[in-house]
Amino acid sequence: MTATELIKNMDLNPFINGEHVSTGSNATEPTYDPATGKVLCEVPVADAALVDRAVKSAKAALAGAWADVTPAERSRILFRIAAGIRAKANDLSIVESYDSGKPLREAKGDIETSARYFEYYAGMADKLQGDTIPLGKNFVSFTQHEPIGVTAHIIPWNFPLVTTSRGLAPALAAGATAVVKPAEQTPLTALMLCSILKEAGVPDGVVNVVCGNGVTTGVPLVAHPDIAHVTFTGSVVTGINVMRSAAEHVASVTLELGGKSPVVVLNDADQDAALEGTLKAIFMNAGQVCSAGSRLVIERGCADAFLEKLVARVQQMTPGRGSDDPDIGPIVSSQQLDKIAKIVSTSVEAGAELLAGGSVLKPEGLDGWFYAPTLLKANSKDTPSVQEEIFGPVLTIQIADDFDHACELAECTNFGLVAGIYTADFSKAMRFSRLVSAGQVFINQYFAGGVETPFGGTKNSGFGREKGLEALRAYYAVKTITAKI
Ligand code: TXE
Repeated sequence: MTATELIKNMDLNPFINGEHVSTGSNATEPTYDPATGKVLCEVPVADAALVDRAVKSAKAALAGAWADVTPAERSRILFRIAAGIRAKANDLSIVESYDSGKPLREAKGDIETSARYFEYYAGMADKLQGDTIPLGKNFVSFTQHEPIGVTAHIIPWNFPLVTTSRGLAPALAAGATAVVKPAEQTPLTALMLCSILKEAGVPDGVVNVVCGNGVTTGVPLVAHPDIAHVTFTGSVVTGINVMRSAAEHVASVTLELGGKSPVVVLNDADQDAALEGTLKAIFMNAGQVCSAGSRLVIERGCADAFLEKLVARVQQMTPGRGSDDPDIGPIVSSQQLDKIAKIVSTSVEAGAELLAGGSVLKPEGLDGWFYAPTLLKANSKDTPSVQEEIFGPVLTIQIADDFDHACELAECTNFGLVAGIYTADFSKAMRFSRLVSAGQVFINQYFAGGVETPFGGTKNSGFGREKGLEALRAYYAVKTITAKI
């Protein structure tokens, strides 16, 4: 089926207590095809009353149907969700590519990663066990892991199903229940997931999906007093608001807030591997990636030869519609396109040198939101493109005099999500890893790791960890039970 046929056959209403329910109003939010700028469909908006219904259904399921499912059966359900996602991988990939604009090969990778999250955490559902604590012969003391409660998942638009699965899978493994609010720009695959969950045997009310923008739907969800934990991925400004609102009712939060991650290339590095890594780090999903390597910090001795090759490769990249698998797809929205163009122009005004790109594009036959792959050479740490997250296909280049200077430049922003380094010198790689403020360090490969490797930030990139066993901690509470005998 084509994307249009698939979307026509979807129920776009909120998914509450195991079924799609009418919103009872005409309020809708359009979702666009970013390649053409045309509306794909109108999605009914869930208001505060519907959000309340969704949270109440998740709360009832927490103590009811979900609590009745043994951990071993939870595990089997999660495995079935993974299988269900794989069975619908083609449909999900096509819709993800149309809704977000990302190249089809990347959308296919996203869908497989989504299945992997459920598979990975399925194996943990029956292994969340506590400890016994020695207090002497007159006491018995032990801990047990209890589901944290109803969890809210606020999803961004850059990895719609991946981010949904990244939070949902550990939450369900831990026995928590969930209300998911997809990004208004890309709600479709989360809605497609609902029937997969149902077919896999997830009891009604365990997962609810409410669509709408931050104000209509996100605000009442985060503020709801029955929400015990909020998993948020998005901008720093919204993350702060989410944390403030969650604090009002003492809910915990995981904040994944993006970055300005450096890719350091030293003179002794395998230059070909570093070039491929640098290109992938910034141009995957047109740079709309929280962990994008958006700054190249390159040692002076190898800079000229490296930049010559980099410019040549970037100039060869062709933009196009995601479903045609181009080198680079469109930007998700006109607002995001404007943001990219603005930061590039203010950076050039501030003295940055444009080595490639730097303009809005209109590929033949496509009226959507495209930005040229762009290389900016910055001479000052204060250049806007050095400090601000652009979230687009723009790589800012900083030249380092030597290794120590490279470390200093890598550290020059308020973000701390990822740092990459290419070097043949293991000691330098280790020194860099210890020095740099980052939740993860990639050595000689960018985006190294998978669903198994903990992921999160320091500084303005947020806190808490997604992925890996670490992510589970957000979704259970430790209860200590002690008896005098
Ligand atoms: O983010 P928002 P936007 C960065 C990136 C991008 C910028 C703005 O730099 O250019 O953020 O993007 C929901 N209460 N990232 O405006 O506002 C919103 O509906 C509750 C980095 O899209 O943070 C959406 O579902 N929810 C990033 C989600 O929050 C609220 C991924 C993200 O929206 C809300 C995306 C509120 N008050 C953007 N306001 C990453 N870390 O990967 C909005 N939302």
